[in-house]
Amino acid sequence: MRTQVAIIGAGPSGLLLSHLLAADGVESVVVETRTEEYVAGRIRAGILEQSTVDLLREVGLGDRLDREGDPHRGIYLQWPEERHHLDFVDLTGRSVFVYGQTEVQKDLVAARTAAGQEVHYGVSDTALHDLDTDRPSVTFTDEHGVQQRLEADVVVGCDGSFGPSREAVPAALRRTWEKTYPYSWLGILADVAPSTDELIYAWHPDGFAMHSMRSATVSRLYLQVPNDTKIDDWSDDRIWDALATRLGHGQDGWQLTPGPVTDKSVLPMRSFVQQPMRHGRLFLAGDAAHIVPPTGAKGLNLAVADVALLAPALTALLKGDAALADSYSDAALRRVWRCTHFSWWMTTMLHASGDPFDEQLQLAQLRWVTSSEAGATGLAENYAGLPIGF
Ligand code: RFL
Ligand code: PHB
Repeated sequence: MRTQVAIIGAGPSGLLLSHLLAADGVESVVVETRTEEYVAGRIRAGILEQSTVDLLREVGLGDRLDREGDPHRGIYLQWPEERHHLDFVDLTGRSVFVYGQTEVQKDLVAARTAAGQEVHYGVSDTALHDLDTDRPSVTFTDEHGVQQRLEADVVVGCDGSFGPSREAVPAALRRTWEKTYPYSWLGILADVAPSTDELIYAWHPDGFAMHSMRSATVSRLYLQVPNDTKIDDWSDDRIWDALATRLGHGQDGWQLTPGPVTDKSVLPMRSFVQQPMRHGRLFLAGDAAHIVPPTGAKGLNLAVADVALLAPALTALLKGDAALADSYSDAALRRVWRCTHFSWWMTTMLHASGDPFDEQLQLAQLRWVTSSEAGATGLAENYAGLPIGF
């Protein structure tokens, strides 16, 4: 097989890249280890920033998002006895959308299927070859057990945090930074109308809690839990009780309405960056190059920002102009490090560490962010998202 761009991974970064390249007349083939149904069903991100929404609209992926997505003006930040609303529209002129990653994935699959995009699901043994030549290739075993070699002009690793692409950069040429946080999130999806109009991020001495949502009838909630937490130790009642305490049920008459839990999982919290995001004819995008803890709602948005830079860079490279491809890694990493800092800052401001000194600093920071326009604007600017190309 031969194509112009071999894309490893059919998550949001891989499929959106194939979509943007096709719009520029560049051909690609995508290979993915999981099944189409598995990738579409994974419950992940819920918040799209303004520049992500603008890009999806521009490339014809905004119709259902505009019909079914829920624009939010801001978020609530709270700690015991106090809840404050931060209005991003007033502060920055930009807003965010509640539209699940599962929905973005469905829209991408529908668009790529309609366009006849070649995607090989259910592959195994993915390996990358000859990346420092101009004839790189990807080998894999296809869903029928047949060995395949996909030759390309360029290979793009969109294979998330566990894929092989990032390690295909020679160890001597890559640098990584990693931080594992001493807590995890227990996330639930529940068939109940959200008890809030916009997301609540709650600091509490027992640990962080968050109330998010997916639609008018589906709520998504999270609790900070220790890293070794076993999901079986958390009955639905225990989860709802902890959420009620940490989110302030009864405070100023606010009520948390519990409902049937349809999904429950524990998620580790990690920051990770690998640079450069390019080696020869291999480019990295999305979680393959960087991971942020979910507190800043940045992971999916960063993946979109990467491919928005990468698609025109590859199109130009294939026509003989290497300037954008040569600057891709530095340009992408500028935003990556900004979002890595923001996600770390939100995480460390809101999660209980067990240290009484940290606790006082967190409360001082929260009071400043919710009472000073300068503090609030800093958070809003980062949360609602910097322009593509920042
Ligand atoms: P993905 O989505 O992980 O897709 C990578 C794909 O590569 C495939 N793959 C391979 N394919 C072929 N050969 C191999 N050897 C392969 N190895 C792996 C995988 O099967 C997979 O399909 O990465 P991508 O496309 O870069 O997208 C990144 C986003 O998925 C991720 O950053 C977000 O989900 C992070 N995230 C959030 N981001 C936000 O912007 N806003 C949020 O509100 C938000 N909330 C979250 C989140 C992530 C979460 N979890 C579970 C990690 C909430 C949660 C709970
Ligand atoms: C979600 O709805 O899953 C979500 C929202 C905001 C975050 C993280 C996750 O910061």
